[in-house]
Amino acid sequence: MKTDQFQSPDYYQLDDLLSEEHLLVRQSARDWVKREVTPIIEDYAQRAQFPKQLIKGLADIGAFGPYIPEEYGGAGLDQISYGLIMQEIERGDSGIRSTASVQSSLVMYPIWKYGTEAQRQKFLPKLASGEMMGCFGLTEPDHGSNPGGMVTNFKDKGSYFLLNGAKMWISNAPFADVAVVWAKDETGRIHGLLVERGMDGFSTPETHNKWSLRASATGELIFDNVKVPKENLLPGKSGLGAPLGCLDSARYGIAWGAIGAAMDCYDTALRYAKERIQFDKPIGATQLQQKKLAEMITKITKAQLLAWRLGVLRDQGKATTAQISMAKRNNVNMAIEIAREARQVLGGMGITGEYSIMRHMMNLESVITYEGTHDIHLLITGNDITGLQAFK
Ligand code: TGC
Ligand code: FAD
Repeated sequence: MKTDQFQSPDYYQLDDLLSEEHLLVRQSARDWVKREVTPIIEDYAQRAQFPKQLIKGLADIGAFGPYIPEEYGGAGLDQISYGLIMQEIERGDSGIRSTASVQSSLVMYPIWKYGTEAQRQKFLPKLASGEMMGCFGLTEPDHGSNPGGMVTNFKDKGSYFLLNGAKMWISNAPFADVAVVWAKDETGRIHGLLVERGMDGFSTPETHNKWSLRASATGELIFDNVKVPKENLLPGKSGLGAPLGCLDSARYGIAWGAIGAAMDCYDTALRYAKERIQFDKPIGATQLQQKKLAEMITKITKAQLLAWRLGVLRDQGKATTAQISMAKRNNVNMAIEIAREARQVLGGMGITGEYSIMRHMMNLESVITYEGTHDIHLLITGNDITGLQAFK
């Protein structure tokens, strides 16, 4: 069992920008991660298993629907609080943060925003408490960065919709009770459908052999003539903009989450550099190692400022999709660079499971790919500043 010595860096006194509530929310998530996640996560990652026992704790710290109104079981918090919760969870492990991101922003959010009142009442309180788990099916085997090309489709059969197709790379799929599935109707328009476990023809095989996000369960969603009741269609929004709207919220959470992973790597490397003696002095007393550490804290501080400002803009309803893309892209890239540098500070010890760095580094390879790849987010920024689209 591991002792968690993490000390959170705050080089620019950013805590002064946070309210009492923000600090309390962060402390409760931080304490929970130290108590429940750190001691077990390496073992679960090594065994490639999702620690299901963490679901209740995630619900208790408000990680399932932090900004969903309390009347639906959410925590009713603001966007900065949501970000801080994601930061603390990802400080523990990106895979656990994934579970919370998917549940909150990709399952609860579309039900809250696009669902009927009956759908909200049926699903949201149970998703908030963790009694029910969800997943989000957008990506397909042949349509990843280009989800608009999806082929999963449904036909109106009078009293139900008949759903066919397949999704892949779906976080939480192997154990989800409900899947928010994006599929085309007979006219080619995209809609969201709530597909529930147990529906005939619906299966969720697990994806194995991942070197990344090993403590997160990933799977496929297969629809073989699934009869979906008509009341399971999300009526509030259709078109590609509907799933992309959910991604805005999840990508924002990732921009904060990545800071948590980076902080953990930096903090570990800093402590190690002060303690590890080579050539009769701490390696932290050498210019080369100080350069690495100084650059890490500079990058973390810039990422914190970006995330905080984006949170303020989101709370004011002013954040744009392109601003969110910039923060997701910058902060995940920052975290992966820091993980790689931090691992080097630890020398050979850096490759072992005694320290969290290599696990973070491998996890971040997924984080830099999902919710829009590093390249796609650059193209979103390019499109925004030039007005010229370079995807197609
Ligand atoms: P494009 O023509 O740009 O847009 C299509 C329609 O959507 C509208 N729109 C948005 N609406 C709301 N919110 C947004 N953020 C929106 N962005 C675009 C847009 O106005 C348009 O509307 P309309 O009415 O004109 O039709 O679409 P495109 O086909 O050119 O694609 C653009 C592109 C490439 C940026 C987009 O498709 C994209 O973001 N691709 C990346 C795919 C992606 O991020 N997939 C994520 C899958 S989910 C996942 O990875 C979960 S991981 C979970 C975890 O474990 O944490
Ligand atoms: P591709 O789209 O095939 O891209 C391959 C490469 O080509 C990338 O480098 C990309 O940047 C580049 N590329 C693509 N198009 C262009 C272009 N126009 N110009 C320049 N370069 C381009 N999806 C879900 O729906 N739900 C989930 O819960 C989910 N969870 C995931 C969990 C994990 C662990 C992983 C790895 C993925 C998950 N995804 C999920 C899927 C994820 O969103 C996709 O992997 C991602 O969007 C990229 O799609 P792709 O893998 O098909 O890569």
